[in-house]
Amino acid sequence: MPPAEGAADALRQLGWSPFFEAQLDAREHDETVPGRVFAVARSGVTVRTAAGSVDLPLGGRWFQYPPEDRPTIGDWVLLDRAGTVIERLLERKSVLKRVAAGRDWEVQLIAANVDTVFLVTACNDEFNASRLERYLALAVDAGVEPVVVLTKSDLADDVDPFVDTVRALKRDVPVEVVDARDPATLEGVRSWCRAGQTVALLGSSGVGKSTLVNSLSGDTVQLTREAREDDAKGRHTTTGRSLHVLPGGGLLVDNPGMRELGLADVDAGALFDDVAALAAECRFRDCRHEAEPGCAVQAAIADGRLDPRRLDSYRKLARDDARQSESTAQSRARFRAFGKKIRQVKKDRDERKG
Ligand SMILES: Nc1nc2c(ncn2[C@@H]2O[C@H](COP(=O)(O)OP(=O)(O)OP(=O)(O)O)[C@@H](O)[C@H]2O)c(=O)[nH]1
Ligand SMILES: [Mg+2]
Ligand SMILES: [Zn+2]
Repeated sequence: MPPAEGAADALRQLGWSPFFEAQLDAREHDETVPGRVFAVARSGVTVRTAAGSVDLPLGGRWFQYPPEDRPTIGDWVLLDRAGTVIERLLERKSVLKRVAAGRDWEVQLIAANVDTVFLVTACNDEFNASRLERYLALAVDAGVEPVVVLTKSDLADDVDPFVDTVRALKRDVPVEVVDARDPATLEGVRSWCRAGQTVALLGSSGVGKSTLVNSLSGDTVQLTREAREDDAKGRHTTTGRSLHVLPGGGLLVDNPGMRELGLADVDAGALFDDVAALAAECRFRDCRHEAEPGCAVQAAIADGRLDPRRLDSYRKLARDDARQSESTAQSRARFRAFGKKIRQVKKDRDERKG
């Protein structure tokens, strides 16, 4: 096999597809090396190319861009011919993100170019319909297919109520019921992990994300919490994001458990189509569905057609959305000011030179 063909094969194994290929111009096609971001550190990234893996620093120019425009795990980048500099970040097929509740609401990227997201939750006290609803919203909004993976089925007397609750949130969502420690229960899960497919695992700490990664890998590639520490609540075993290639093909992004899931720019209507359809019937266009006359949403709650919890969740999403839009505007203003400052510094320097 000519080496070029071998390289193309190796790239496909990493998730390369015509969507990315089509973004290269003739020069880039001849002179650059595509690679996928496998790990992200504070000042650099690990990039996997057809030839192998390299650690590259992220030059200062990347930090002039908003965090959303910097390489994140799963991204495809073009390296110079020598493979030492990142020339360009390719357009993403999809990106999972959230807003992190820090000092201000900053957008945090979870993973890029993901085909499927496993929303991992356990068949025990950890299971929470409202939280799962938010995870579903995150996936739907990113245009990534969600699959709900219910772990710890071995600890539940009856898994049906969990499955039914998931289906009530989103009728057609695939649900896989597993013991994450037991590879024999993972046939269904494996069907989403075919060669070249990228799957991200999301869910609270301790639900078994890393255990799943290990069982699917057939090897201990990730640390998992010791069984006897099972009560050590609030501790995260996985602390960083990482991308893993499975022996049978498929790529998995393991993530640390999330304590809180702030949603970035989510269109609440997409997931809450039941609420949205009712809201369209309200007498007033700006109905807040509180005590307005002719409110179709309150009417549906009153006669039991709508679970009031759905309205609460819908409201919570809409609130996050408003807060997020505000902070995006603030951060744009910040970056504009920064750009202006750079131009001023350059001008001063050029004037001194001239
Ligand atoms: N009985 C049972 N235990 C499980 C199952 N899945 C995971 N566990 C156990 O649950 C504990 C936590 O699993 P981890 O894989 O470390 O959880 P995690 O989701 O990666 O947690 P973080 O990395 O903190 O986000 C470990 O002791 C696992 O052995 C399961 O399906 N059944
Ligand atoms: Mg983990
Ligand atoms: Zn209303």
